[in-house]
Parts: sequence; structure tokens; C-alpha cells
Amino acid sequence: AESENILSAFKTSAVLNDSAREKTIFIHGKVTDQDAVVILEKTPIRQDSLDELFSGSSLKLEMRNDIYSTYRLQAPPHLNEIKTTVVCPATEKHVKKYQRQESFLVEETAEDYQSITLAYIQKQSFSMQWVYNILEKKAEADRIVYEDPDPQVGFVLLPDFKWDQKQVDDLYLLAIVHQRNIKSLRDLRSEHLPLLQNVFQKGKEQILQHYKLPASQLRVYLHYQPSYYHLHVHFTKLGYEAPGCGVERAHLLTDVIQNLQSDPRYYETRTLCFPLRADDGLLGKFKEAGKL
Ligand code: M7G
Repeated sequence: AESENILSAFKTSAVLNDSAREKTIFIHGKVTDQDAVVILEKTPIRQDSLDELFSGSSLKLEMRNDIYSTYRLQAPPHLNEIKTTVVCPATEKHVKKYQRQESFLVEETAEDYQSITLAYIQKQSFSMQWVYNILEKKAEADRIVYEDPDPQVGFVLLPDFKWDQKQVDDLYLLAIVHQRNIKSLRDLRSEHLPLLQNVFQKGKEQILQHYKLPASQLRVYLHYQPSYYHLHVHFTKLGYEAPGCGVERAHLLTDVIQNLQSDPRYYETRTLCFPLRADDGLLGKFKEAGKL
């Protein structure tokens, strides 16, 4: 809705990451004197726009050879938009999050969690203001797809900001729970089963209602470690490789529920594996403790 162009003042200082295949570029720079991260992403071609694309575009022939020909197609502007995400002011941690880097797999025992991870995340993690803004309807209120307001088992379901909602091929929603004291998968106990089952059931129902996608087309999971330590569940379309969604970080909600059913202290006691990026401070802590 806002029309002011924050990017007209953007000065690029470095390309953090880019991918020709994913058609994305992550840029670090400054807006006036504030650090900013800008993510540009070309959006998928929508099936329902094909007629308009073919009739409303200009076509320039590049080459023709036998039965083969290639063209440059100039699409009408509204079918050729670039999804843009701006983080400003960005912290150093944001810049690092988007920088291309090697990862290392950490095996975190229950003791490691208590002695290394917990202290680190309590001091060093991203602000959760955006999460509280959503729960309190101070931001993105008009984007909420569904809310169960119950303080114990309730949650807000809304589009992840990685999804522009133009097509369901890259559907990506988040369920953010109302309970504020559950930092991550590690904190889950059998007492949270009603909450998890509620998110799973109602999340699937709502997505079927709103987007006509059945549960068999959904990947429903949590990340460990997450970036934001307030419990949230990811719902993506099966087959869509969401950026940053490596197998090592994802825990399917259906497995999480079953693990807690068979052992109420499963996530309190197990060793959990996850990747950390080379310059992640938490990786440094594991190294200092001689764990890597
Ligand atoms: P995560 O598993 O904590 O970390 O997921 P990840 O980002 O490393 O995967 C947090 C999810 O919240 C991600 O999928 C983000 O794209 C999404 N997200 C982050 N922010 C800051 C926002 C926001 O302001 N609004 C919405 N709707 N989604 C966000």
C-alpha cells in the first residue's frame, strides 16, 4: 500500500548471495546511513496469466534454426514484477544470515543445549517484535488467513513473507502460536500435544478451504535451530523447495507429534542435529567447548 520508494536511496555495498537457477539476489547496502539487506526474486510464471502473456507481449526473434527458434518476450509490467524484501535497519546477524557460506553439522546433546545453546540464544537471537506485532494485530493483520484465539492451543495462520500469494505452486504459510514461552522444538513436551495437534488439524483444514490444497500436498514442519525463538510451524506446498529449507533443519510436525506421544521428554533428552553456518556465533561456542 505504501508508495514511497525506500530503494531510491539504496547504495549497494556487496552482493551476499545470488542464484541464477532460483533467480534471486541478496544485496547488502545502505539506505542513507542505515544498513539494509535487499532480496530480489523473480516470481514464477502463473498458468492463469498465460493467455494475457501471449497476447499482450511483444516478441523479438533472437535466432531461428530448422524447427527451433528463441525469442525475447517483453511481458506487460504487471506480469513481470520482482518480489522485493527489505530489512532495514539490518543487524550484522541479518547480513550474515543471507551470506553464502559453508555449513557445519552440529550434534547437540541435551547437556549441550543447557550449557551452550540456551545461554547463546537468550542473548544473541533476532528480535521477535515482528512476531508479537502479528499476534497483537499491529502488523499484517489484513493478511491473517485464520486465527484460533485460544491462549493455550491457539495460533495465527498467515502467509510467510517469502510467499507473494500469486500462485499456490510456492504456497508458504506460517502458524504462529499464541503461547509465548515455547522457544523451539527443544522446549516441546507431551503437554504441548493438544497445541500441536490443533495447529496441524486446523492448519490443514484452513489451507484446504482457502487454497484447495489437500493435506497430501503439504509439507508441515518446524525448523531446528529456528531463526526466531517463538514456536511457529511452516506449511509449504510439497515439491516446492523453499529457500533455506534444508533437510537437516526440518522436522515434520507429524513425526514431532508421534515422538512426543511415545516419549513425553523426547525433545528434552535427545541429541538433535542441525547445520550452522561458518560465521554463526553458536558454532563458535560449540568449537570453544571442544564439540567440533
Ligand atoms: P525460522 O524457521 O525461524 O527461520 O522461520 P528461517 O527464516 O531461517 O527459516 C521463520 C519464518 O518466518 C521464515 O520462513 C521467514 O520467511 C518468516 N518471516 C520472517 N519475518 C521477519 C517475517 C515477517 O515479518 N512476516 C512474515 N509474514 N513472515 C516472516
